[in-house]
Amino acid sequence: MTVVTIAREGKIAVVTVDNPPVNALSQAVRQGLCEAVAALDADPGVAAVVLTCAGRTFIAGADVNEFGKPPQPPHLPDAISAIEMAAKPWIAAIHGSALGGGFEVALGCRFRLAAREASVGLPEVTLGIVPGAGGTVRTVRLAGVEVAVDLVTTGKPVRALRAIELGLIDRIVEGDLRSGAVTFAENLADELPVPLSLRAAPSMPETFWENAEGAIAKRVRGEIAPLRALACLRRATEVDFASAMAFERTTFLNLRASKQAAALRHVFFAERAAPRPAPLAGIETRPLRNAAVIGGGTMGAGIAAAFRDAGLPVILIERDDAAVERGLANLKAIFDGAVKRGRLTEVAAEARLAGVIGSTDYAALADCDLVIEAVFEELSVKRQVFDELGRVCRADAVLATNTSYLDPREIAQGLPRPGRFIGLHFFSPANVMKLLEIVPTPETDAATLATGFALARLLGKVPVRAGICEGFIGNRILKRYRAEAEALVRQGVAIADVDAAMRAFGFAMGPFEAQDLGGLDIAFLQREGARAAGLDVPETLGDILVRAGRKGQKTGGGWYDYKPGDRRAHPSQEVDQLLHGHIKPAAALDAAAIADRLVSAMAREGEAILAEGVAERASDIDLVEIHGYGFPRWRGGPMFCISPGG
Ligand code: 3H9
Repeated sequence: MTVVTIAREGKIAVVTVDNPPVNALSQAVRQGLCEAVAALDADPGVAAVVLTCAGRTFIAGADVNEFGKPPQPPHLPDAISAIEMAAKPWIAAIHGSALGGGFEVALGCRFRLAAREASVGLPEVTLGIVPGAGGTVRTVRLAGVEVAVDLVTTGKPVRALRAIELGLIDRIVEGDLRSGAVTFAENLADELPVPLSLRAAPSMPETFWENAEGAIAKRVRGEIAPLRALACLRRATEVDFASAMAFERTTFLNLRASKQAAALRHVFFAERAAPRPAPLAGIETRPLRNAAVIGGGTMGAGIAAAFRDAGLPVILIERDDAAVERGLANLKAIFDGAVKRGRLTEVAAEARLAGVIGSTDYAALADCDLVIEAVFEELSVKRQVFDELGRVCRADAVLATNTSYLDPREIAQGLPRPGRFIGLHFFSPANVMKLLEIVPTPETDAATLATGFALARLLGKVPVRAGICEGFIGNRILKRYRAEAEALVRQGVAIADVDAAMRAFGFAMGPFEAQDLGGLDIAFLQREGARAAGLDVPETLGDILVRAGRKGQKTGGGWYDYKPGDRRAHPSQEVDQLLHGHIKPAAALDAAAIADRLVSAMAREGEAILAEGVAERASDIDLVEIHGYGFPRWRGGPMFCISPGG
């Protein structure tokens, strides 16, 4: 198949890249582009060239599949240089996304035109690398240092309208992009913009770079690529074009071979595989036109907000009018928070809230496509809910439980047509956290399971199928992680050392700080429940603290002490006294060894989970940890960490 073709529209040549699915810059595409430059330069009938792409997007970047292998010529910087220095001016016509190498190709063109819905960006740092074909060197020359620093070190793409404001593209083409670009090419002025490689780079004072470095280092917590990207941008302003290109390329090639890049590639492919599991290919899903949530507490309101964010009308059911009011107030607080953080306009927030109907009457659910139960974690309460749902809902409505620990099979007992029942485990705050554990029972039918995955796609979540066991995948590993952290403390390692080690590893918080924030009492009550049911649950150090009234920040202390109104954790003498007798004499362990112990424990639990078939793939476990529990993405997840490449 020819991946780069040339067509003619009078004196304008239209070069089309057609390399599904996303027109990645494989060796064949690079070769095709170089050959097109040569052919069109040699053609006296051609005045200008429009570069366009077939399919859903412009060039979405280098081919990530080639990153594990030695680079093959022609190299992308050379292909782009050929475009930039071509005798005929090239004009990029961007639809979909021009990302990474794709945007770098556009930077080599004299003009960048885009469809209104298009976006452009340099997301390389999200793959643990820096742009490798002039992205840093040309962007500072095109849009200035501040824009370039933001674009390159965050990796976040920007929409066309914003890209114009930032100076990253020249104009938006309304209507048909190809013909609009051809018309633009036909009417080029004699004087063309100077190629970016020939423009001078702006310079910035030392303090700018120092501040930027400080801010980025704080944000990235051990991830290297964003800081290396900043170094490339700085170099781009300090030396000539060719030297800056050489520095960028060396940095790119070094990072490409790094462990962090391998980890981030692993996550990239795991995330893309997750929403569409092969066994569900071709299975028709049930409709998802509206949804209902039973329970307006923190979790229920978060789920309702996630539905509203995806545009679904929502019914929120509570047991009495006061609880309905509280549920709606919880939702309002979520949208108000989004307004405060600048993520939503006031008008949009009002519209989100207006799309929610609060009710105490289950009859309101008669025409719902999907109902999620998010009530108190107690089997009898949940069963009552499903009794009602079984009575009032349409036979083909999907009925889901958001339980974290209960057995979905028991919740579904007695439900008519149990094929439509499924566990959908959201993570708090449910409108923010990306993970969705999808837990079918043996009776869940394929259409319901496929609908669970379709819902995840609609909500922009990362779905992972989990089998039934206590805590499913995520909370089961969390339990093991906490137990191992306590084992270290019993062995004499200071609580604060454990937390500091996990922060140094890349978590936002260590295991004890996180418990103090969330509250120690929830897990305690669960253990007590299990003990009351006759199970042998050994006493944890956390139990000792809760019995002494130390439930976390909300009680002024948990594993640490807290001063009123201050979230900073202070090592606690009271905790030392309470745990005295359970802890061996102080034993220092270095941070790397602590992290290794805890991550290995997580991975061992992951291996058991895989062996039992609770998770289907090791990469699914990594996604659970990254998207539900704050495992640093650039470490690839616990299973990746113990793999030969990790
Ligand atoms: C780079 O460019 C480095 C340069 O600076 C230096 C060079 C020297 N390669 O996401 P989707 C596959 S670094 C290979 O579901 P969407 C993906 O695996 C690169 N394959 O689609 C999936 O395969 P399958 C910088 C890729 O419509 C299929 O395409 N670029 C690549 O939801 C569909 O993907 C990026 O980081 C790739 N680069 O979203 C862009 N990209 O069907 C990454 C995708 O077998 N890509 N695939 O499962 C994206 O952000 C999204 O794919 C995009 C489309 C927004 C383009």
